[in-house]
Amino acid sequence: MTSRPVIDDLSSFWMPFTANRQFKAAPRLLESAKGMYYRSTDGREVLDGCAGLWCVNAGHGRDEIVAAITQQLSTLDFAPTFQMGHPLAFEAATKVAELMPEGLDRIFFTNSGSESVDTALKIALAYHRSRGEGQRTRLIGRERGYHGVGFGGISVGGIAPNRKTFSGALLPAVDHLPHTHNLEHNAFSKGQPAWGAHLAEDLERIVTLHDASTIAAVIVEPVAGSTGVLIPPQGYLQKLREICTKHGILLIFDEVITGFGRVGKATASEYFGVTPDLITLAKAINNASIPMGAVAASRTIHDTIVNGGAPGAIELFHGYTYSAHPAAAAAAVATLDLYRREGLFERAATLAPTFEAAAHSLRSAKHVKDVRNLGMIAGVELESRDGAPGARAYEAFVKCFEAGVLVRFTGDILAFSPPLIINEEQIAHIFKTVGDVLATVQ
Ligand code: PXG
Ligand code: PLP
Repeated sequence: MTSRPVIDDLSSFWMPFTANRQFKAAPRLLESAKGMYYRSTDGREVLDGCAGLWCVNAGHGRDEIVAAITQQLSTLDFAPTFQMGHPLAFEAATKVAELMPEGLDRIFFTNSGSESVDTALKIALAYHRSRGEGQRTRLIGRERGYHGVGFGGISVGGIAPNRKTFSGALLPAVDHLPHTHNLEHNAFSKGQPAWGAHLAEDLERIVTLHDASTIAAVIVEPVAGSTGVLIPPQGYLQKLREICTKHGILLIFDEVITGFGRVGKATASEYFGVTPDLITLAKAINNASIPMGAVAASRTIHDTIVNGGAPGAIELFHGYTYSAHPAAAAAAVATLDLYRREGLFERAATLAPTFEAAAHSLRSAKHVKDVRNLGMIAGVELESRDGAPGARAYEAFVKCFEAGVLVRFTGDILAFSPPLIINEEQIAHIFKTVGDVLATVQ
């Protein structure tokens, strides 16, 4: 296939989370997308094994969403939501609320997962302050947690490279629970691993150390995605919920990846039957068509803050210029309607066993030391090359792309999270390609 130059200067765009020099020396550029496929600028069809970045749950270029955005932009391009409003903001909030667990039906809009995390942490502090417990300011995250890149998110997050450069400027009162990843006990688990629920009890140790009266909230991803697909052990999330409730600590589930069907239900909270106090959302909220995120807050939290303010006073000093941007809101309404009409969350649940079997077919592939999965998420962990962690997965990623399959990698873990419109042949094709590629990887 002949590649044609499409752009000759790649120098100005400082790329996010990218090895810029390496990429610009051998760029991979996408030009268009439809359904399950990207097309690259050199004319390659690439099957999307990760829904962009875990976000295009309804597949690419969906006409209904495109039409809603186009129509909205020509009708009302922008409207403030500070002391003003527009109807679609309220409609979008209602539709998001309908998908949340019972009682979490107050929706604050942001523009990304990172902003959702910072918003949720601030709401947690505001809630305690409104209740007269303003001394509850300590936040608890988890090792290997990813909560975006704001200062709040990297403070509660548990990924060393994301923290070390900024380590002198992180939030002051943060502790971390241990992560739950343990291949000695849990390698090749299908769904939730049996071992590890007791790790939630570490929260009691932190409570003993600081006293519950100083702790505002615990934030975890119910299924950790970007840190390499870490599935919660059976009973772990339930235990966290119990301990938080016992001590009056808010529980925040970061569902930026798990929200909107990824695990076969609207939320992972619903899937696991554990209801947090706050849920952070983004990505698939509008099929990633326009930047948008949200925080779903319990009515108790919302009412405590909102009814606690003096009449006529702004209750929460927080918000973004683009909170509930008309185009993003229109896209959310169209997307959530589409998910329902096509039964995509149910489709994910139905496909999950096929996806699980296909992922675990890599068990004996070269370099593979673990396969794990839940819903439409799978992780394949590779033995690291001596002295070069991440190099093997990077090589696999590049070769998969060249073979027409887009996967994600983090460290030496390959992650899979395709659009929920994927079919069984495409699932088989992804894992067959990965197996073939691994056989050729050094
Ligand atoms: N929380 C969670 C749980 C996330 O997964 C964020 C917050 C931040 O969202 P924004 O919209 O600010 O990026 C995320 C984002 C990957 C990958 O391939 C994952 C994310 C972003 C980019 C790449 O693992 N997750
Ligand atoms: N910086 C400046 C100078 C601003 O005026 C604003 C918003 O008015 C912001 C940052 C925040 O921007 P956003 O509301 O898009 O988060």
